[in-house]
Amino acid sequence: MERDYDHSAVEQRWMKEWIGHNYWSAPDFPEGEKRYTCTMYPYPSGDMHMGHVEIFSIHDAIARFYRMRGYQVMNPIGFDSFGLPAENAAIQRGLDPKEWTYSNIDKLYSSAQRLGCSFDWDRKIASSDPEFYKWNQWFFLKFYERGLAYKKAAPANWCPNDKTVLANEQVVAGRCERCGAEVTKRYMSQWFFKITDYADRLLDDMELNEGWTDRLKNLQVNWIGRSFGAEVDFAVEGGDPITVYTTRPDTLWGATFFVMAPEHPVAEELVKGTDNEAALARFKEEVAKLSEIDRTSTERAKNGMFLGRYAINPVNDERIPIWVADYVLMDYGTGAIMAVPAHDARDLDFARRYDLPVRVAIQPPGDQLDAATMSEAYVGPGKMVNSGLFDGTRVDESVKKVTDWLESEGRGKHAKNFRLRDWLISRQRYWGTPIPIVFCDDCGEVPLPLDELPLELPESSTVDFNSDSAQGESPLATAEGWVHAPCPKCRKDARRETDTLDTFVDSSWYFHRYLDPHNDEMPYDRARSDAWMPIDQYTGGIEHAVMHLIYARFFQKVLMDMGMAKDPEPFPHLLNQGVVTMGGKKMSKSLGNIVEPQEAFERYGADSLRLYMLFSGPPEANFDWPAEGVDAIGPVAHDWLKRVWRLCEENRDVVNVGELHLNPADDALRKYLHRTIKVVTVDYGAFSFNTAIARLHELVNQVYRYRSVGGGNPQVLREVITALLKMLAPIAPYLAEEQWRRLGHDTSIHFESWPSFDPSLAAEDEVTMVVQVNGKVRDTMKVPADITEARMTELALASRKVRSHLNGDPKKIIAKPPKLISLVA
Ligand code: ANZ
Ligand code: ZN
Repeated sequence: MERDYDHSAVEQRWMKEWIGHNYWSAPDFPEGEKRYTCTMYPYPSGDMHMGHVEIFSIHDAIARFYRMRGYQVMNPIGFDSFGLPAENAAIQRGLDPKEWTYSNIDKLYSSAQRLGCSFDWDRKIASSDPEFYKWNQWFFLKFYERGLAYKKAAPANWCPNDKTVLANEQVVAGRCERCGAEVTKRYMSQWFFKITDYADRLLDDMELNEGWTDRLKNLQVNWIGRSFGAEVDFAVEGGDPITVYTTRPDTLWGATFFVMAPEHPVAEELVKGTDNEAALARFKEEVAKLSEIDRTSTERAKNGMFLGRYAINPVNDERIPIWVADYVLMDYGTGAIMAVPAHDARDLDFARRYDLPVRVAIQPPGDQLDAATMSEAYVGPGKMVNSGLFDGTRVDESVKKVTDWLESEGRGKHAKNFRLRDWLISRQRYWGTPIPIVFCDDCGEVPLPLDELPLELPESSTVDFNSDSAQGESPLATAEGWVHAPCPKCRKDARRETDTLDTFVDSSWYFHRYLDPHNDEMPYDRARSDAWMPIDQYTGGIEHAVMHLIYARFFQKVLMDMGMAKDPEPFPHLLNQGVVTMGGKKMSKSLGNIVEPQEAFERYGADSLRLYMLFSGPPEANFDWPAEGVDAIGPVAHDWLKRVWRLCEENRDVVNVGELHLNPADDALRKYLHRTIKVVTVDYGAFSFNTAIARLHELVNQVYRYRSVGGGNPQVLREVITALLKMLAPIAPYLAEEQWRRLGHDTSIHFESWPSFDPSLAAEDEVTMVVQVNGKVRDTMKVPADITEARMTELALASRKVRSHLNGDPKKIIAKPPKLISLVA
């Protein structure tokens, strides 16, 4: 046995053993308490990068910790392997998307194994396998049956470079988030999933997600964007009435003009045959260039056009001019608004720009508003004014009162609205799941029968990736032999749908498939899914806070309605890891600021890399990798592991047969050990690995100190080393395994139970520390009475509760040991 720490030999040995003997395979039905740990399955864009290393290190430490805590752990992995980069490789370099994808998958699997991830390798899935996407098609057809999948013509964001439609969230400042090309609007026939039918449930069930940060919850809540208000009918001079949606019907008396979305069909009617007809058409073209985000931005100057027509305010019969403006959207509410500049910021901007009248309808307590000079819309409390019989009504009851009255008068009604739109699932791409629909001249849109699934993609050699897709068709349309298909109803020649499914469909249910990955009769067996679901700990990037999480939550609810799932929420606990950067920028080949995991494996080993990552800060924090690159791992992580290694080597062979006589130094070290176990266990439970590692550093120092002053009780040393290795096992699994076996064990440390502490030894004088953020108490915790300022800060910043109230690092920290620490955000 080598006495020196040869990380390569150690890691190769255990990697082979773990994989060869299926160490991490989980049963279909857990015995005892379970933990389903799942990490958002990655996209195979190449070999492993530091982003993967970070999330895998965090995730794997969690899974291993749970295993040692006695849970049965399900820890699967797979690949989100459909998507754009594979297709771009085909377009730009003539590669076969399938080959490109699967060779990346192979590389990533072997790197994940090299990193020591404890995944159940028998449950591997890839969404581009026909065995997987068959079930996407199956779900599509089931959704179609339930009226949840439909095709409609709608203006779509079109990226002329990627030649596909983009979701609104993929358009940033009018440009494609991926390639930067200017996005245009295009009227196209597209498939949608009717997620809006589930909007209320998506919102109301948010409270079940107890393990989500407030920040994340808010992102979802705002995205769903439920508001309550009223629909009010406005008569139009010489035309039919138009309905508006407003959240503030109590400000009706302050409405001084009327605005429609330029695309509103009535706008065209209103100007037909007048001088404004051509001007409206031009204006519409201008507005079409803007994204929805630009249009609703509060910063941008708003543009509009008077239509030369008038509406009648139903509460006071006043004649108000009808405008169209870019800030009013066609697909929100009714596409028309009453403008109340005194109380709505966007309306006020617009009124000042076009010199339209302003009238106050709510007066605040104290200083009175002056319509002529006010520069900010007033949205606070107050009483209704200029409002006839409602004058004096307080704002906290005015909305309800006015709406009830409108309803009784037959001029309006209570209404609610969502910002959430139906999910656009069509993509004009080859490398995705074909949508199982055929268009027949006689029978129209015909779904494929279930027994014809999977409808496989044609070989990429039969597809022309560089054909001119100006008509917005998928490259699949060029696969002549594939496109023609007999109509399932009448058998006449018909054409297949050539759009493929958004890959967010795949990621909406893959976590069920893990639980029954080889099923070829159903997407998965309900009993197997029920046995492990919900996911007890989900990990992944905050960039998925909106789309993936909402879509998967929606899917889960449909699965429930289909009798295929029991839990309303699929992942009630979610951890979002930070981002790894270098020089403040995202690591990328083109910037030359990358650290290659392979190089780290070779020079320092997987354990050092994992340790380095986890020590870099709390899991949720961003980490800027230092300029020295891979060398940074040496002093911070590798040297310390060598120190641990040496400690084990030097103290293992001391054998003691006699009784346990403890001198004061032995007692002190044991006390230190038990305290460490206590604290480290709490840290692990909170995924605060960096603080746990710091504690382990201290413990190792204590042992060396003990030895240097003559301490050497073999039983004490063995107790310390045993516990140290166990506490290190989730972070540096290879070294822990090797040294564990060298202690003489013939089974793995990774199935040992977590060390327990003796409360009487671990007892410390404790006090309650209070953590304030901006003067408000956000967390309390038990801490040793002799705690240092540094440790207080560390603990405060490691608290999830505290962090959810901080935006990044605090501006100021005032620690008053041991009882109070206060942070300024
Ligand atoms: C009059 C009013 C007065 C409004 C006031 C607000 C404050 P949320 O909460 O987001 O649902 N609105 C309605 N439809 C719109 C559309 N298609 N495009 C742009 N804006 C639209 O906001 C609802 C409010 O947004 C509505 O209430 C309407 O302005 C505007 F003191 O009506 B309000
Ligand atoms: Zn037919």
